[in-house]
Amino acid sequence: MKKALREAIEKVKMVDLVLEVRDARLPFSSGNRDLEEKLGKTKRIILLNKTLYAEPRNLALWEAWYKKQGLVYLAVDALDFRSAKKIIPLAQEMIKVRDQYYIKRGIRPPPLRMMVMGLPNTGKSTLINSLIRKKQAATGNRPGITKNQEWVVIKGNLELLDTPGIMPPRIDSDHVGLSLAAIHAIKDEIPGKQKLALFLMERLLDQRPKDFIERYQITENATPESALEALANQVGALKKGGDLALDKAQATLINDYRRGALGRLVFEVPE
Ligand SMILES: Nc1nc2c(ncn2[C@@H]2O[C@H](COP(=O)(O)OP(=O)(O)OP(=O)(O)O)[C@@H](O)[C@H]2O)c(=O)[nH]1
Ligand SMILES: [Mg+2]
Repeated sequence: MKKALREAIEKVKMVDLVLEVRDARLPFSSGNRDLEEKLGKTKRIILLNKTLYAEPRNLALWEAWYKKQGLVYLAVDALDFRSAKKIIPLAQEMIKVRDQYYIKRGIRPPPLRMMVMGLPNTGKSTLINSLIRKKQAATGNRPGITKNQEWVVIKGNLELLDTPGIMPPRIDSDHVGLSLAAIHAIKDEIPGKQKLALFLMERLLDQRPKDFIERYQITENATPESALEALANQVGALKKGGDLALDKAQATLINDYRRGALGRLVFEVPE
């Protein structure tokens, strides 16, 4: 991952603009503070991706926060090419000065070159595929799919560089680590499935999204532990001797959340 960051930084000067893909559920913690410094003068658009999974009121608070910070951002859904369509005009507007430099000298401006960067599994390759309307870049529902940088050229006037996911340089707290695992930017094994399942269950019990309540049989005063036991019972997860197989319940919960079956959760709110 250090290599991924180093190689990405080497390319920053070669591009007009960086598209930094974040997860709309973790608009701050899925960013990379080290990256910010390293971009220097290279322009950046922050893409808050997977808006489908984000809680809309919380996302609106974050959008206001981004505006206040003077950051250029777009809330997008990389699977939807209409999102991709919003990105190009904004990028072109941001490099207008560069284009004018060439036009004044009677030279056709070079292609718009953009590099897509961000944490693992945030949707970088999916976004590239939406931009080129082809399934060219490999994608997958776990961190670490893209292994090498890859240039994609579109119609000669747009060049995109896909890059492998870059891990956060440090994880500030247990809460951030577990949230990163919940969105699958880091592997389950890092916090461990048990801790991750309890973390998710705690949030679900606290925020009670409708899909979660309808899907799982949750009692009024359930605790994360008791709710996981109830889930093990509900899905018939039993070991040979008849004891509850809590590991199966944990896996069910994590998978259900990640495929969107339990509704939208808030993991962080702006200051
Ligand atoms: N629902 C939804 N799923 C998305 C979106 N963007 C990406 N995904 C899914 O998220 C998973 C990861 O997408 P990738 O494009 O492989 O992510 P990446 O950032 O390139 O990941 P690495 O190459 O591992 O760093 C895939 O299963 C995608 O289908 C989105 O906007 N909405
Ligand atoms: Mg990728």
